[in-house]
Amino acid sequence: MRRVALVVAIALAGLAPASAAGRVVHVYNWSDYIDPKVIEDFTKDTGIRVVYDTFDSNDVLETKLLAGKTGYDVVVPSASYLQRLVGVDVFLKLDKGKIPNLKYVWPEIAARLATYDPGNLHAVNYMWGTTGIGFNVAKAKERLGGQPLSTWDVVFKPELLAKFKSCGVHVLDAPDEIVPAALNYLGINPDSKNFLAKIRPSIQKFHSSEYINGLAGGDICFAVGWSGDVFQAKKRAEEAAEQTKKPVVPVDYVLPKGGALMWFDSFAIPKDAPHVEEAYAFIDYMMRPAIAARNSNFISYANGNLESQKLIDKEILNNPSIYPDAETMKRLYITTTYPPEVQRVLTRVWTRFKTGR
Ligand code: N2P
Repeated sequence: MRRVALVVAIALAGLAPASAAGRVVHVYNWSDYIDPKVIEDFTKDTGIRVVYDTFDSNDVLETKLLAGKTGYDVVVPSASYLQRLVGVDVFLKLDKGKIPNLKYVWPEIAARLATYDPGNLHAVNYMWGTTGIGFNVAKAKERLGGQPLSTWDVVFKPELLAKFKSCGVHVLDAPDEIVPAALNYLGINPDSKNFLAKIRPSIQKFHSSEYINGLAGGDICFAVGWSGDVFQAKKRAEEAAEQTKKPVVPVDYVLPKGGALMWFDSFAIPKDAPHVEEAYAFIDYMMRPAIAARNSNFISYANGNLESQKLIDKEILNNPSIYPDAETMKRLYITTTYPPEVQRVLTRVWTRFKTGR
């Protein structure tokens, strides 16, 4: 009897701390997309360790999820990919009772996300933003001779983009974003076959995260990139100038007048996630208004949490390129998922564009 009790006591003593120490969540998020201190605080507050991996491409995320058994508990696809992946049953239907902080969601953003995930059954919006142009203000002035950089002409008119070639041009490696930007620019132009090929010679690199440091350090002067990333580049350039006492590399972001893509990146839990309870704990923690605000303040993206807005820095909340006003909103468009046969064409067009053939 005593022995049994002892065994139970040992088992309990061993189990409680071991399971607390052993709790873990595997998160796969975009690069430069969280305040790193928030991850530490999550572990301090919940005892759950975080294994945090990053990606900078929806296509990479999608390939892994379709192969299955990623080991990830929380992933953050953009909405058009979420839509396709929900269609092939990759994600768990969320038990909303396990995410009490859902009461803070921004209803307008949730409604927009419902276009892709009807009823918001599988995803909770984390951040959202736009795809525009990051640029070095001084170099743009030199090269455009005072002409404002405010439309997509500067990307899609080969002679204009060529002016930036000598100081470095990056473009997101994201066919699902760049091809629609080109089509939006063209309207429906039947003669669009060689359209992208003409700007190819000015592009040094297709990459979806290096441009942050590239712009901040002055190694490149132009990037078709994501809003918050460009603002992070601006912040890094200012911090570097302060530390080195050198002149600041002037970085800015423009949402071109002709319209720009608006996307939504949202938390979802793969069906085969090994640590589902921890995934809920992570998502719920990210939905605390104070945490959502810290992340937005750090990464310069708008989040899907209405209550957090009280705690967001004014220069972020009042920046229409981050939190668009009604006027800016009119210029934004969305894309929805492509059927596989269209996706295949897109991939082919993109490969041809990148390789210049
Ligand atoms: C990550 C930025 C945003 C993701 N650095 C675009 N969907």
